[in-house]
Amino acid sequence: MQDAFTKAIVAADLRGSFLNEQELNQLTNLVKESNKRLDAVNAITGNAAEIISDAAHKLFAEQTDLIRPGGNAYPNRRMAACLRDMEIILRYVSYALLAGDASVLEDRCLNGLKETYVALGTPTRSVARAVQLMKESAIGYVNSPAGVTRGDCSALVNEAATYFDKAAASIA
Ligand code: PEB
Repeated sequence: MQDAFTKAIVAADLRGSFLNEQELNQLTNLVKESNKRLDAVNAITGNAAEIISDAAHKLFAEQTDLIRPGGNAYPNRRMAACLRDMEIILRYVSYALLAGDASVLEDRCLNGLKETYVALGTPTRSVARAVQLMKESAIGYVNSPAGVTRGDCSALVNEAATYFDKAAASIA
């Protein structure tokens, strides 16, 4: 697992050189913008239950077969596993956003996840859709000006979107 700092250090060490100007500028910017990053992580963390239930409602409204007898989210035991999986994925996305690096999400959550779903008979595209729906909901909370200093958070929203997209693409 890496974060934006360790990633830059590992890359510089592989070259046997000091951090270059571009790397230092990127990290300086990361520090300057870190309050925004924490606000964004906080927006996801503090609204995780809403993000999950909002996305789950939409998924099951779109794909009603999932919650009918024979569907992969039926009966309640499977529904609970589904909501738990969504929570796990959202949690790792929030870690990646905090670290400014996707490796924690890739190594500890996505690695082998698609194969797990195939083995379980869980429809992978439906999980990917759930992740996309969580993305939409989470971005709404990150963009919300309530309770935070107003500013341009478009770069962080875009970055958060890449983590959701990575998760969805690796499962689909
Ligand atoms: C991944 N999910 C399930 C299992 C595992 C994971 C390992 C099998 C064991 C169990 O049931 O607990 N675990 C999960 C994860 C990590 C991990 C993400 C990452 C570190 O360790 N069913 C649907 C929806 C979807 C879903 C499309 C969006 O119809 C999920 C939610 N996952 C789902 C379901 C099961 C499951 C298990 C229903 C239970 C499947 C079954 O028992 O038949």
